[in-house]
Amino acid sequence: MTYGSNCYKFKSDTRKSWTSARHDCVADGADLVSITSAEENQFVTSPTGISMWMGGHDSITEGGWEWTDGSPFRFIHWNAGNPDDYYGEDCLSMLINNGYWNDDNCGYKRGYVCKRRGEK
Ligand SMILES: [Ca+2]
Ligand SMILES: [Ca+2]
Repeated sequence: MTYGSNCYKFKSDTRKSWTSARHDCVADGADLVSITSAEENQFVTSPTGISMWMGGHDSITEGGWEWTDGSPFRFIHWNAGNPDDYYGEDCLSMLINNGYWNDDNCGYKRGYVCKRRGEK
């Protein structure tokens, strides 16, 4: 699916840990999805119906969230009470249905969204 100048792949049939999800995206010439606007967040929310991994993480510096693809971590859409670093949660997932974000346990196996940036 394309949105703007980027190409998105929704992997809702496979379940992977955050790290192997990222490997899979990178092997495909992409990266885990980064979200930089409310519109893009809405686009990524709609078709999935399950919690999906995205490219955000704070595994380098606790509380220092960044996107794996290097996009500025400016737009945020945290669910109420998050990020809470519950038992050391460092990876970003999008919650079922409402599209809000949760810092999540990187080892959980979830579906995920890859994003390949279009040529500008
Ligand atoms: Ca954390
Ligand atoms: Ca959390």
